[in-house]
Amino acid sequence: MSTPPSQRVSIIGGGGNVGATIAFALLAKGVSVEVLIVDKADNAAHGQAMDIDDASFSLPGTCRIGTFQEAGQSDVIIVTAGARQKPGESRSSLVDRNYEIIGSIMESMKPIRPTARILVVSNPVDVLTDIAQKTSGLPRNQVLGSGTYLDTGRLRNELSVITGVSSTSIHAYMLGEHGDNQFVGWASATIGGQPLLSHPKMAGVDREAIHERVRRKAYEIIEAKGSTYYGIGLCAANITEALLYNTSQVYSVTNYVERFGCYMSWPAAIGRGGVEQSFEVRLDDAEKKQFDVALDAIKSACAKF
Ligand code: 6V0
Repeated sequence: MSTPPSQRVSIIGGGGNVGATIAFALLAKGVSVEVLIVDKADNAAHGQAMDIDDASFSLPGTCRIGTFQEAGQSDVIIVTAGARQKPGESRSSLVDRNYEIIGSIMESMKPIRPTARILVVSNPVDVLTDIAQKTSGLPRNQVLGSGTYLDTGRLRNELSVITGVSSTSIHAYMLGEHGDNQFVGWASATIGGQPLLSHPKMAGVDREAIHERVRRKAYEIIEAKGSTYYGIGLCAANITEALLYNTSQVYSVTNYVERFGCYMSWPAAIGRGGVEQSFEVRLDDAEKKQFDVALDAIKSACAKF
């Protein structure tokens, strides 16, 4: 048996689809990490851990079942526990069911290692990240959520098809809320240093239709197969990699933005300490209005708890 890697990532809710996919993605990416699957459903957690560890024979990572106490002492704690959307249901409607789960998970893990970083994936992610920070007691920069990173990937894929440029070379973000109030940062978007909107292939493009397709994509997947997990699995694994390897990658994650006075899905650089820098994004007048709607929605949801 090989020695477990020195860095540990625990996935609370890892017995479910999203948590298990994140675990698999982390290992498949070749991250040298010990992944612990923690879930209130012991049998599911046990099965997922064994199945994922089967994939580790040719990889540097390992996977096993873990406890809440072990999770609290991990380097990175990922939270995917909780109810998921039913077909047609919005993410924000999950808040009443999921906020108590987040609070009880934080209590079960205490004492939480002071240097741990918590990555919230459960929905509605922007509000639950705020709750996780308050109930964990960790500093704000160490508690973040997956935010609109996945929506940003969906947007870049759409733009890649239109412009013929790789999605990794398109700097455009979905902003605000990982929910119905997300909006496209068109005014700040660039390709190769050129404003995206001045790209010849963007002329005459129905931008509202792109926005709507991105916003509706999760609903479409849930309608067709019940839940979404591959896209978010890789997104969360990428964020975790940035936290473990101190890569300072910029992703649109849920982070506490001082000047907004709340958590929001906004571009930030992610490194070992958690959120290391949050950026100013230039918005046009229409985007400023969409921003205000998203900010209001998150602030009023957070104020209820
Ligand atoms: P799932 O497959 O039902 O898994 C949820 C898991 O949570 C189950 O194994 C439960 O046993 C476990 N669980 C519930 N309560 C607790 C608890 N108190 N302690 C420990 N474990 C618990 O759901 P799925 O994995 O599909 O979704 C999980 C969450 O991720 C939901 O809230 C989704 O809405 C959310 N998603 C977030 C996305 C994002 O982009 N941020 C994307 C997809 C799903």
